[in-house]
Amino acid sequence: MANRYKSDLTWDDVTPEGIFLIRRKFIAGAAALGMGSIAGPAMASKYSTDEEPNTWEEITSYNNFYEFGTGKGDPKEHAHMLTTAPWPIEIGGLVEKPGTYDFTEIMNEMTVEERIYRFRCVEAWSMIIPWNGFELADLLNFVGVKPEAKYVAFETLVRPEEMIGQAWNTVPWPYREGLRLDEAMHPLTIMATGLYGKTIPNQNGAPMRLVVPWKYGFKSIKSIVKITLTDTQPPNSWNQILPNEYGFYSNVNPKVDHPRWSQASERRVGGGLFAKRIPTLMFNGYEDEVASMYEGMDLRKFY
Ligand SMILES: Nc1nc2c(c(=O)[nH]1)N[C@H]1C(S)=C(S)[C@@H](COP(=O)(O)O)O[C@H]1N2
Ligand SMILES: [Mo]
Repeated sequence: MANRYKSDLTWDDVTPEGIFLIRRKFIAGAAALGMGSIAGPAMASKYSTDEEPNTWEEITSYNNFYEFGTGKGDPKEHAHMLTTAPWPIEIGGLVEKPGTYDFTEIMNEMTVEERIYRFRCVEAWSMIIPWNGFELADLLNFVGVKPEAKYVAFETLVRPEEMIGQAWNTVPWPYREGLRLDEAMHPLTIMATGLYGKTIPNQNGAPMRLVVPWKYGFKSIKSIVKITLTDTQPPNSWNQILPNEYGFYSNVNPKVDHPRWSQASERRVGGGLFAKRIPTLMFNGYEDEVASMYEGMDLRKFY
């Protein structure tokens, strides 16, 4: 794949987990020596957390992807049936250059970097995930956003022959999501195309899925085939299914409980059966970066 990284080194030089571990040790060493910047993929993004990431195994075997079934193990078991090349993505609505772009074409234009993000599902489990991806803003700027645009709508593939969970009406297919334009343009918002420096596995949303780390996981729509710039708030699947339980904004907020469970704390996947729950952070710990976008909104309210 023609990924361009922000350096000449590529992940292919070493096994991904290998370079990842080397990088972490190197950063620790550099910090101890008081060194400032580190070049290449060894450099942690300023947006990355330094928390210990979950393992590849955890991230790729405990998933929500209803297109492949509702069980946490279903996506890993069934997602191999999905063919991801070619992967045309229709980009339209209020954009200067509407059209159908293949995923490989988009990748030739984008700069991929690593982002280690906290990921918090509305079901109150969480992980630390080392994504590779590009900023959604770069893609939106590439197609040119018209001044009237206020929102971005996303849709996942519908292909029941390869997505066996689509035989059931658990979701009115396609799975849909949306963001306000400022949220979509925020530098924390990425299109993830990799994990641990490897191509993203199908069960995690290949070839390209959204990651919005300050929102509940269901906003981070997988295997995207359609992006539409609009001037009205687009529908989102979980809000359509259970409007009293899931909103449009769905920002992580420990003070607003789900009607059926508390959102004050979370279970970190991989922590073991008897691990203590950890407190959930406002905006999942990204408050400094994103809170200003919600000035004037009553954050104790369900949105
Ligand atoms: N198309 C699609 N995208 C989806 C989902 C889904 O069922 N279908 N589940 C969402 C939910 S609820 C979560 S928590 C995350 C899970 O991402 P992960 O399996 O990569 O951890 O994907 C989100 N994106
Ligand atoms: Mo979720």
